[in-house]
Order: sequence, then structure tokens, then C-alpha cells
Amino acid sequence: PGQRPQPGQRPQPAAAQLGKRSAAAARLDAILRHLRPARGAAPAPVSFLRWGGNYTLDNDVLTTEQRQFYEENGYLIIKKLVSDEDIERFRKEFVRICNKEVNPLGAMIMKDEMLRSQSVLPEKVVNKVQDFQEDEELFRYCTLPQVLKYVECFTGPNIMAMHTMLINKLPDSDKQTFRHPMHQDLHYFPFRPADRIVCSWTAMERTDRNNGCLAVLPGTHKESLKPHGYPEWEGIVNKLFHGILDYDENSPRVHVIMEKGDTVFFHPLLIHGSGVNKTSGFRKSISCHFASSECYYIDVKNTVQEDLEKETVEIARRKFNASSLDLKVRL
Ligand SMILES: O=C(O)CCC(=O)C(=O)O
Repeated sequence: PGQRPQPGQRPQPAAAQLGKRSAAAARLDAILRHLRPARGAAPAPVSFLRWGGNYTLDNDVLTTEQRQFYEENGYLIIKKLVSDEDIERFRKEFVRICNKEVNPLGAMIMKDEMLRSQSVLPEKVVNKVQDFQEDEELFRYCTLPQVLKYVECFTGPNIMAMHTMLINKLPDSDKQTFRHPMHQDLHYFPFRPADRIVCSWTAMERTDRNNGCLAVLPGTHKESLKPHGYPEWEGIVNKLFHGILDYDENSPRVHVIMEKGDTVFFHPLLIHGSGVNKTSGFRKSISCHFASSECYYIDVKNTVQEDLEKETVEIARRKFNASSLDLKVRL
């Protein structure tokens, strides 16, 4: 999110066409995205966008059971998809970013405001590194063949990496500063179709209810995009951590317990969130939202996403100290 493209225009990815390309080529696309978004194209034929009305595409990767599970529930866990070695490399790179040994272009490094002024190690203060597409080491995650193999089942073969995050959920037993309210990720994405977007979220250590694992409401990917806003929690609320304003609290909820390296793929309409980290450790995860390059931008005016656009403009206006700001894609 952040640019206001023309309706019908294809989104410019963090790295385009990942499926059959080298990491270097993908990174080049990521750089070009910032410098020169390409001219958009008309939306792809409806037959591709909503193949048979299903949430998965024909493939020889998913078993029938796995495919059925995603169709019904909107998420799918693949055990041990990412190696310990890769996770260790991502962890080390995160520490280098925290220590400012590297400063990837465009990456947003978010810190816990309460801890900022205290003398603690930077890696114990940074709770999120977002948009790390210019960081070669972290961006390797988005090019791992074993991840893309699954992504392709949801997006098709032409894959774009749209949004990346490494979350470092800080210990936080009472302040709730890093509780993630229940939300649908599509709220943040002004492109469609939703069924050709998928998140890949990999646990960098075991995650359960103690350290704030993901919680999902199975089957909610079949619902529409709901209005989001700031949750009515006491104390600090994280900027842009919107939650669904009104959802059925009694819907069956699954706490997604995962081991290090396990990866969950989930639909952008699936309602999900995560709790507080009640341990003294740091719960890390690395994730990317992928989309088909056949996806196209929509105009969010008069939709439930309009307020987010306004808030994004306001944040960008303050950041760049501009009196007014109009979000556009440069052609
Ligand atoms: O990692 C988390 O705790 C929450 C992540 C999340 O909700 C998301 O990626 O949309």
C-alpha cells in the first residue's frame, strides 16, 4: 500500500515474476519498482482470475487433502519448509539491520516506543522490519524455490512479491503493545483478485499461545472484506495495526502452533491476528505477500479501504514534511 494507482493497472511488485527467475533478476525488478513503475495493463481474463471459483489452481504440488483443506479453511501449514540454516541467516541479517550495519533502501524499521529510550540492545527494541526487498539476504526468503513451489498453487506461475515483513514480537505480558488485532490482509492491498494473492509466513522459532502465535478463523476467506479501524484497547496502539471493527467473537478460532521452519500459506481475506508474547524470548517470523502478476489495481474511493488510503497519505505527508501529497503511479 502507499501508492494510488489507476484502476485496472497492474500492481508493481516488490520483485516481479519470481517464479522462473533468478534472485538477481527479481531484485532488479524490486529496484525498478521504486524508480519506474511500468505501464499497467488491462486485467487478465476472468477465467484465469477466478478459476472455477476455487481458491487454488490446478497443480501437481498439493495433495488432494491439502488442496481441500485450503479451499475450506483458507490456510495451509507446510511443516519444515525452510531450513534452520536459512533461518539463522535471516536472524543474523535482522541483527545487522538493527545495529545499522546495513540500511536497506526503503525498509521500514519499527521500534517499541516504550523501550526506545532505555539502554537495551537494538534487536530487543525493533519489533518489525518491513519492505525489505532491497536487502539481498532477507529477500532470499521470497526467492526460495520450496516456498515459490507452493505459492504458485495459489497465484499461478507469474509471481510478484508485494509486501515483506520480519516480525520480532517482543516480550510483552501486560502492555499489549504488540498484540495484533484480528484483521484481513486484503485491507492493506488495493489490488485484486484476492484469490490470486497469498501470504507465506514462516516461523523462525517454535510459536504457540505463550509467545503469541497466529490465530485464524477458518473459512472466513469466503467472506467479504470488512471495515477495519483501531481496536478499542487501552494503552498504546501501533500505527496502522488496524483490526476488524465488528466480527463474530464466537467464530471458531484456531491457534496455529508451529515449529521453527514451518510455513503457513493463507488467503488475504482470512481473518487472523496474534496475541501477546508472554515469554522472555523474541518470537520471530518472516513473511511475504505474493500475488499473480495478472492482478490489477482498483480505485479504493467509496470502499471500505478508503480510510486507509487517507491515513497512508497523512503518514507519508508527515514523513516527507509535505503540505499535500497525492498518491500516483508514475508512468
Ligand atoms: O506475525 C504476527 O504476529 C502477525 C502477522 C500478521 O497478522 C500478518 O502478517 O498479517
